[in-house]
Amino acid sequence: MSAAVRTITTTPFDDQRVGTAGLRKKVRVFQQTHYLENFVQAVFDTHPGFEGSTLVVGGDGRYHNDTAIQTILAMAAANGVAKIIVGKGGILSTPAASHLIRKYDAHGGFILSASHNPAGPDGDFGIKFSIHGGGQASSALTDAIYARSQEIDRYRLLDAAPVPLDDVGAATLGDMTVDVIDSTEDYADLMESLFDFDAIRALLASDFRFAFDAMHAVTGPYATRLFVERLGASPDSVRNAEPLPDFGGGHPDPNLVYAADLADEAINQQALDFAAASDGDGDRNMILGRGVFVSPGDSLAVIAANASTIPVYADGIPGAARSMPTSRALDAVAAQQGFDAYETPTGWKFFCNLLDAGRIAICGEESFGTGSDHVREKDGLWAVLAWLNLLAARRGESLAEILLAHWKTYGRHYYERHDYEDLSAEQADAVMQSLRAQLAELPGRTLNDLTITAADEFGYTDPIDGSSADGQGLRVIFGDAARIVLRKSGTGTSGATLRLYLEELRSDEWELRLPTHEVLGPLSAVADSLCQLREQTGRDKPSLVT
Ligand code: G16
Repeated sequence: MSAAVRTITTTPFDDQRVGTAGLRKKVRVFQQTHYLENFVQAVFDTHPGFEGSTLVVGGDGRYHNDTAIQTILAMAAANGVAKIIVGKGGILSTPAASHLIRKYDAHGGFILSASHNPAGPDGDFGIKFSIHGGGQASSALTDAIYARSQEIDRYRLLDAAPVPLDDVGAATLGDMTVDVIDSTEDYADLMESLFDFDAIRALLASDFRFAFDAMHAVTGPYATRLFVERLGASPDSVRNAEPLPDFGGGHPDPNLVYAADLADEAINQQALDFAAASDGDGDRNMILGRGVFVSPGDSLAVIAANASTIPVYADGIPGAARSMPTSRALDAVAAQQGFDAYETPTGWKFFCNLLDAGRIAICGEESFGTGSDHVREKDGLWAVLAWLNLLAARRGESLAEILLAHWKTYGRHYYERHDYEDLSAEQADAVMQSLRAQLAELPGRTLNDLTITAADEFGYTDPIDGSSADGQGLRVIFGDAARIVLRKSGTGTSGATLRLYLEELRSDEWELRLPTHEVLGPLSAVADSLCQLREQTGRDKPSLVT
């Protein structure tokens, strides 16, 4: 009996404009009748080419993942999609989904995730649409999807039973084929094609103490496949490996605050030579060595500086990119090594044209994201393997020694991000406005012995397609010496979050191993008074420092 396509009448929701990385809301918002359906139909109505196409669908396994996937399957079948590739159990990490879109030449994909945000009935949920090539939809496309969502009056759905997703195999839904696959194999094959697995295997077989924390999120099965099955690490080196719908009640944000136990073991107890963690959907990473934390900006710079140790970049890289708030450690490497460096707005999608055009091979962000041209998303496990590859190539040197050698060559960009969470939109705007209003008169002023050389609101023109993005954050630049950046987060699900980014370069050898907060304390005071943070927010300190 063939299933019937139903056309359901609906009315618009006014909050379906996507943020930095897809539409992120509380689970309960997504559970409203028609909410997810409206957004998905708006995508089908806006982006051409779904008829007869192949799509990839999966998510980070968080609460509501399975329900949302069944909705998308039924809608895809009703909208003429020919085939959907779904991760077993509905699970796909964000980078693995990007890889599948590329490998199977899919028209695009839906990735269900709210990244590192907590999950569960009171937690967060999200959806992002990726295009052919595996990158997130451009701002022009998401603007068009939003416009469509504001006039939507119906969506199409196939009336059919849920498709079983727990086992690998093929099923049909109306005229559509549903291929349930184990994406850990595809992903591990890709990683094996990029890195020197023999050298990493030898490193892990030595007395090298290694741990990876999957934080009960999506990377557990991928990490087990890679580190244990392909690289011979002991099974207990992959921790919290089982993806859970509530992430075990944790906050799968790999940083010193939310992965504090791992950090304590590596940094304070010095009980691990190398440790790493990844986030809810597997695109973020945190890197630790014995006694040291590698800041995301440094991680990007060190990987780029040593790119030729990665077999696929043995002949060097054409260029690398960072998002504007990310530390300028990368720029120092590019200047010395002679490759091109690009500065883009926050959001991985801004790297994609540069990657597609072959202008850059490596890119990264301060928000614990690093990646390369192998996919069009950041990739937590790629970054871990890049570091293992480097440690294997420079066997005998500890991670701390590699970092110190890097700082001696390029200087050290001390870096901190101060988040002010759950502000009202008015408070956040008032802080932005008070700094914005001073920008024109700041150049030339000397504060705390540092002279401001430029102050502006960052805007970007894409060098490949000429598209532009304005209002991407406020910058106060003290030459190469220091920088203060202020912007509003585009990923929150309640209230407004302000991010204050502080960076200061130190190059003398005695200054390379100071506590970060000690170096940045004076700059932090300058930033607080410039932005009038206390006055405008009533807060005397940030909610989170990373
Ligand atoms: C997303 C984006 C990143 C961005 C980060 C933080 O990451 O993909 O490009 O740096 O959000 O954005 P914001 O500062 O606007 O909150 P993820 O890992 O959350 O998908």
